[in-house]
Amino acid sequence: MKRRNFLKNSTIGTAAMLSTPMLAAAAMPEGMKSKVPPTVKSRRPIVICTWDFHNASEKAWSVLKEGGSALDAVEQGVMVEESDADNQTVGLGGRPDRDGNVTLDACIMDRDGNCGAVLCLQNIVHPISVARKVMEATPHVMLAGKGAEQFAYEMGFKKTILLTEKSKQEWLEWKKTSLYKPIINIENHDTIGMLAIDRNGDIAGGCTTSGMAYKMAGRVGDSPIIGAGLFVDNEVGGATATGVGEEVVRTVGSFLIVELMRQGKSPQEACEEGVRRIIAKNGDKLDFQIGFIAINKEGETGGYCIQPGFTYRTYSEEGHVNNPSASHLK
Ligand code: SD4
Repeated sequence: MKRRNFLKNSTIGTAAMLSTPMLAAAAMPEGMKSKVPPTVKSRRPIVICTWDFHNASEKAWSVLKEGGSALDAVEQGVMVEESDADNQTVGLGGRPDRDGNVTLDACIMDRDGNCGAVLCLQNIVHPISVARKVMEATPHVMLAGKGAEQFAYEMGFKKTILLTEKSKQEWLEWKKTSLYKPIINIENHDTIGMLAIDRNGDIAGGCTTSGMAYKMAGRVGDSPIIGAGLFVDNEVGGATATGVGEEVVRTVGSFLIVELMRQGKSPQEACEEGVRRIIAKNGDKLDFQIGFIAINKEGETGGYCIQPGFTYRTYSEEGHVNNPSASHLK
């Protein structure tokens, strides 16, 4: 661990010294800064997350309201879903891969562009917290599989069997035909991506999932991939995704959306363009769901998806709202 800390400190030391928001903003060339008009009424603190996760967004909001950081808010918010055994697409109770193993993916990103991720992690209820440890206690960004699990135990996380009786019985039923057929808005419907802005105006994001049900062993989607399932730039905003991860990875969706906001698009326009890029690569074959949500520095939000049925939650001083997302197909 000593070596890890040394590596971490020595590699990011100079960057960290330059990474306070003011210094970073001053160092940033004009063309890289957000072009959000200063007239937009600021709506922060605020939290936004995929789907109707009212308990998770409520938890994140309580952290923000007490003056907590956006990073703590997103971690503690998504943890609510990770430990909910009834949510079969995140953490404990997640649907397994086709061999019956529950494998989890998660990533987290802070206001300074630091990030951490775990891929294909087994036996740990809170992959988001392991991802945060990867970010804060190692010189790395991603840890996968057995290495990630070993690291989690070293960090004090405890081993937990994640396959619940309900998910096990469904998997055994699936095995009778072994047909891999994701069902739009049902099978894939619970990955949580969350973005928050705290009282200081700083942005952070987190994303956590058990991935596609009955996936091939070792399959990893977009959710733990920085730039695909999640991206945050404290100068501009953040974006996160849900749905068929392969399609999001192919267009580096979340990074694209943040860059579009940097160029002046609203979060809504940027999400729509993100979805259009995916559509352009797929022609008429749109038998899958993708939903993007985004937030800009002022707390403006947006969401867009391919199929009807996607919603996202926002929680700010204006209230706690489940927003139906506009969709490409009607
Ligand atoms: C994945 N994007 O592993 C995830 C699945 C998902 O809601 O979002 N489900 O591809």
